[in-house]
Amino acid sequence: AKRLKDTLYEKIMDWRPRTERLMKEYGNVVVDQVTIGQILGGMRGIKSLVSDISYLDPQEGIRYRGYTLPEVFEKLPKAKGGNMPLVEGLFYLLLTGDMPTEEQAAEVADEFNKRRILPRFIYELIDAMPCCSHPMTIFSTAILTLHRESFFTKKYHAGISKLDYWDPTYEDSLNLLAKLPEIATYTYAKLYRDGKRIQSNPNLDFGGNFAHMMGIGKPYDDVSRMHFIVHADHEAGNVSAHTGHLVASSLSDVYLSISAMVNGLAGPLHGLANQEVLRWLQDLMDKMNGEVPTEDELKQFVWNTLNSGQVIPGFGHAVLRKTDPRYMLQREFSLKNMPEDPLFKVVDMLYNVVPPILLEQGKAKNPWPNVDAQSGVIQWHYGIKEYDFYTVLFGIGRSIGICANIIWDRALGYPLERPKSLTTAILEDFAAGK
Ligand code: NMX
Ligand code: MLT
Repeated sequence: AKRLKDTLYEKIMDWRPRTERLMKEYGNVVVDQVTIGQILGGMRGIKSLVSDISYLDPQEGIRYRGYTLPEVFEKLPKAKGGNMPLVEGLFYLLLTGDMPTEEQAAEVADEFNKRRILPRFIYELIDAMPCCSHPMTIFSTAILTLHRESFFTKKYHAGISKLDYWDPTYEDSLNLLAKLPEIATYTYAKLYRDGKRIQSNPNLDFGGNFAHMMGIGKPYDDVSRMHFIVHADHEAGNVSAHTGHLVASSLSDVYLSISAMVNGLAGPLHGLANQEVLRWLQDLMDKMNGEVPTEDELKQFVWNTLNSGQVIPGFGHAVLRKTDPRYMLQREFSLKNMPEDPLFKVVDMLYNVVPPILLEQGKAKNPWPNVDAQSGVIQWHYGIKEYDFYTVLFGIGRSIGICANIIWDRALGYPLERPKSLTTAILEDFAAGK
């Protein structure tokens, strides 16, 4: 069978003329207009990026390479002894656009296995981080420090052709992705288990091995696979994807770019919202002395949060205008596997209680829950109660999508990203029609 890298090379050669033709023959075709509201409003909705890895429809939610999430979960090859698909297969799909066979997913697993050993200095670095460092800081620092291993940077300095940049970027991506579970689980052991770590098992798949290193039994292997798959990509404009792309556009390698994207993910309006949901729920449970609140008590708690000028974590979205399908997938899992969990019961009540309140308040354009409203409560149920760690899990998943994006950025020769900025006075002149 053809190797993944050869398949990718063929795809790249087929794709390049499409991008070149658009640029050369249709470079002046107008796609969008930009308003002052958009410039001052976080560039919301401006069509100005391209990614073929995933596309987000406001009503339908994310599609990976044209497949909806339910289709992805149905069609990807499943892990042996589990019900969820292999993360390795997802990487194959995102990279090539082809739904992999079991053999093709196994090739990725093999590649990850060969590359998973962490250099000693990463363990030493994690050991040396000051106490109470946030796990996202450690995660990002470890990834950043691996920069000295970059194959792309070595090749660049050796004078490699632009047309070949994708190749060492592919190598760096596989090398990095293979190491993320070890970085994350070592960080967890260091912060929360007095350094007691469990060695990785090369016979297990990406998700299975992660669960094994976390020391959590079934079905946490499936939880991990599901988690990494639903978090992998959300088109190109979200903070993490955009940051990864932006940093990579200056030809910073994958390590520099993924570390930067992790820092964007660590903000409470983005990935850190999954930690915030648990923090907020714990505050509620403390107030209720551990009892499940009534609907009226819950409504009051939501209003109190809003009235004190805070957002309801896990609700709202910059693009989606419906309940996030990633939320629904995790909800279905919870209904099947942990329906009696008291915290899940509260999350489920919030699903009914929060949207009408946000609508009544009249500010949020999307009152529905997003991915972060459900992910933490599942982790909590399976014993990961240190919610500061949750965004690291998001970061592992998201790295898979961003690496695929960066490999293609290099393959298609996307240039340095450099939009133009204006001053307030210039905007005022536009406003006055000058
Ligand atoms: N709770 C309270 N207010 C909200 C919420 C919410 N969940 N969502 C939006 N609003 C407010 C928002 O703060 C803004 O207020 P103001 O005019 O005072 O600045 C107003 O509604 C309009 O915001 P939108 O245009 O609806 O949302 P925007 O695109 O600016 O932001 C989020 C999107 C996701 C940042 C926002 O919905 C939010 O803060 N949600 C809570 C945090 C969260 O769950 N983030 C995770 C998103 C998913 N992810 O993983 O990244
Ligand atoms: C994401 O997964 O990146 C979030 O839902 C945020 C976004 O898409 O804007």
